[in-house]
Amino acid sequence: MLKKMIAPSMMCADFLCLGDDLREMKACGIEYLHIDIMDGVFVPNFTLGTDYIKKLHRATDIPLDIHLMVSDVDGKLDWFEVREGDYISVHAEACTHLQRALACIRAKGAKAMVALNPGTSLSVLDEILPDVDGILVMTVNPGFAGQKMVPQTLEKIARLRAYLDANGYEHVDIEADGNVSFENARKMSDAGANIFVAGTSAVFVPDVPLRVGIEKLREAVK
Ligand code: S6P
Ligand code: MG
Repeated sequence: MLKKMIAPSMMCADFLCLGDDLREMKACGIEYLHIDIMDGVFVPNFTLGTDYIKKLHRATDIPLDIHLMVSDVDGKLDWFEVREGDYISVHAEACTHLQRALACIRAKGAKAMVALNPGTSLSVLDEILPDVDGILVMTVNPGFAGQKMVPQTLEKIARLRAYLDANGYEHVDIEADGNVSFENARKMSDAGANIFVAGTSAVFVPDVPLRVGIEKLREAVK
């Protein structure tokens, strides 16, 4: 069984406490930092950018999980600094040349992930499974933190896990992103997800120490 991993969503972090939070996440054994990059075109919002990634690379050795919600992403991959062990995900809906984008990510030394919106069929994966290390299943429509899970995405995760396992891709990670509350995380984990994006639903909660949320989330998905 794949290791269960937690990826705190850095767009939900309090930037004024970033240094302390990074040290706490390292002490808690956090596996990835989830970095949402939004371009105001593919999704109706702006968030983090290329310089933030550079700064995080210098501030911590926790691998980054860079989620590009960016249109026409194929020609923009070189804008992003990557370190070996980082994940980069591109949306199938935003790539004209999906296979080439995934190969390009691997050629840069990162791990390649495809992200799928709730309304996108798993069938878009049929031709690119040899090119991916992970699949990011959006459990909300991308663009904002603090939304409610789209319920049918749970069954989608289960169908994806079964499909990967039946076709020799047992090693491919499934990441769940959106409204990963403790309750939803348990269901996502039972369905077969093994990377959990932790935002306002679990670990970035006012007046609750980060460590408390992380430990509770680990318990929920184990
Ligand atoms: C949403 C983005 C996500 C959010 C995360 C927030 O477009 O891709 O990574 O940061 O979903 O978590 P929560 O718990 O507020 O839904
Ligand atoms: Mg995300």
